[in-house]
Amino acid sequence: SMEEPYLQLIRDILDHGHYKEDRTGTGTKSLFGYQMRFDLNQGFPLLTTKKVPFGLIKSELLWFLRGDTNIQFLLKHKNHIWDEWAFENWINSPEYTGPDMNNFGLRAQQDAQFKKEYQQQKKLFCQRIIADDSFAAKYGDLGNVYGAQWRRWQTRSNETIDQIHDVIETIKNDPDSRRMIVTAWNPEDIPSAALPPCHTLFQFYVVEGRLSCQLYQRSGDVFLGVPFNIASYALLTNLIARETGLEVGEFVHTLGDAHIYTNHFDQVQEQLQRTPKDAPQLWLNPEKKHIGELDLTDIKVIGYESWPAIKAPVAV
Ligand code: DHF
Ligand code: TMP
Repeated sequence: SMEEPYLQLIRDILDHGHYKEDRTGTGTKSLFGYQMRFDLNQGFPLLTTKKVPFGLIKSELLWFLRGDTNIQFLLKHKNHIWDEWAFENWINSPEYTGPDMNNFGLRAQQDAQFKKEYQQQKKLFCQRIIADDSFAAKYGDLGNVYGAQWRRWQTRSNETIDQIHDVIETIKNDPDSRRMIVTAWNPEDIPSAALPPCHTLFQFYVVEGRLSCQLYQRSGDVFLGVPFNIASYALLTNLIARETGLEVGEFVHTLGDAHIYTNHFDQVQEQLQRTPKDAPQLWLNPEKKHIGELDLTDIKVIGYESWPAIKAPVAV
């Protein structure tokens, strides 16, 4: 099946991974250096062994492509996958006067009473981000994350570089180029980013009229983040292929530290018991050829049948 490389990654980490402490205090089992390949002509690589919310993947990718770094756009589309990292800025600011939210990620996993309080505070925060633009400008911004680096990389001479525009032009005009790279990793900005980019750098490759993409992901949360990352880059490759008049080739996913958090072990065991179903197909509105015109309703997966979702806590 199309997701076999992903299921094999889980098995390889469980069988050969090393126990390793990590920044979040959760603990992981991890492997270093791993590669998966997905032939995008075989279908769209949205996992079927658990339900993956494609709507959230779409709105996150459109958010990156807008050059947006403020979670207000995501919240307006009911996408909460980046809440924790903006909330962290808010609770550490002098303006925040609510209950102590220090180390909320770990505490919410260990203390049910605190978890309720935290969820209440985060809800208030999200409501305020949506309703109050000046509050959002101050506390909804994640810093120079993906959108900023992709669309308006800041140069020493105070100009900006639109890496997405440039790479599209190169694919069109010089498809044999070996320099078709977009990087989100900007060393100068790492200290001020809410989370240094996990999907760090990607490269395009054209042969026989087909566009392939390889991602280097420095750190992969194999149960929660990686299924999103696979679908997101598969979608991006399809969008750029259409924009440049090419067919799609492969998505090659290279991981640095590929890890399963210790509190996701039961979930991955459950997932491995399930037999994959046929991969869905991607549908893009044929009337809109340009990435900038695309709306959430112009992108769909067709024939997506999956096993039920599997809940898991996210390490903050
Ligand atoms: N931190 C960690 N530790 N792991 C991540 O995967 C991660 N991903 C980030 C930011 N920080 C991270 C951005 N992407 C979820 C998926 C992707 C994502 C963040 C969160 C997530 O929680 N997915 C749930 C469903 C969420 C929902 O339905 O709202 C899932 O079950 O896939
Ligand atoms: P780190 O910065 O200490 O590596 O922590 C980031 C965590 O988030 C790590 O578990 C990887 C995970 N992650 C993904 O897997 N995919 C993503 O797209 C993002 C943003 C994070």
